[in-house]
Amino acid sequence: VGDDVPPASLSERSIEAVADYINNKNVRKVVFMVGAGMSTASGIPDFRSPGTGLYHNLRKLGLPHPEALFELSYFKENPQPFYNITREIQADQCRPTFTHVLIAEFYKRGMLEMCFTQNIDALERKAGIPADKLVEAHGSYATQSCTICGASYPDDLMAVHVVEQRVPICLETNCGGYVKPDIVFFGQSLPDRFFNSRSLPATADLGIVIGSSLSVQPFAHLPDLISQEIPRVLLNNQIVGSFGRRPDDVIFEGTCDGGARALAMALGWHDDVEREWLRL
Ligand code: CNA
Repeated sequence: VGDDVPPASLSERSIEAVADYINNKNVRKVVFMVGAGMSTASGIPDFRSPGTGLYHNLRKLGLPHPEALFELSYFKENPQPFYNITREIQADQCRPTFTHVLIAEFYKRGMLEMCFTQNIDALERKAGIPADKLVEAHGSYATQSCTICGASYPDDLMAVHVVEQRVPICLETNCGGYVKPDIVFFGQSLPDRFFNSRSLPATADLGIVIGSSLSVQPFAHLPDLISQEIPRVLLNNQIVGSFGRRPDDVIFEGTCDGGARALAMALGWHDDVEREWLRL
């Protein structure tokens, strides 16, 4: 939209106007839709950032194409490349970012309707967002199972295999299937919880997208389900999806933490979030 089309619900298209809207319009149902860009400041590479993203650094693995690393059919034939890199994206030692803690602050203030995440690093939980306010749309590393019989596999054995970059094999008699963390690969369906929660964006009073290229469906469609007159905010270092096409879209083009700090500052919450973040 051109600047001549005025916003319907905001006084202007700015982070400060979003903060005014939150503080003055009794906002209670904020829906977050987040991705790997939110966790790069924690030291976990995303997929698509040029130079630092995982896809850029996969040439050494000899894959037919980068996405093969997360394709179920490829994994069943050749799981070793996945185990060569899985140590890097597992986040046991990583701390949540300021941005994660800002989302938790919305929860504490009774304003968080749902946080939809594509991330598999579980940093949202570490930041204090409770499970009932989270949709981990692509699963997590918390559990693992056999790709043939579905049997679960012990956590301690899994941890050893990940560190040693070895492929864990199913322990059931006569199975021999490869074991995979219960993250959603291309070719697998998303958890029921994603589909059961998909009506929430349509009734949200604010939608905030953070750190995603919005290129993986069906997740990428969620921001378009926010009602037309409801403000949508994007905190990302590039413009993605349909952002910019609605009069109430507000885009912060920069780092996720930079955007989150600007929003926290405008809301008057910055010091509370900073204190909590440093405490974690
Ligand atoms: P993506 O496609 O890699 O996109 C990331 C987006 O964030 C891009 O637009 C980047 O430009 C942007 N970005 C990166 N760093 C920053 C930053 N510091 N500040 C602002 N913007 C930044 O990742 P998506 O999440 O969109 O893609 C979906 C995949 C990635 C999901 O299936 C995830 O499971 C998967 N993934 C998750 C993790 C994790 O859990 N941390 C890590 C790597 C990949």
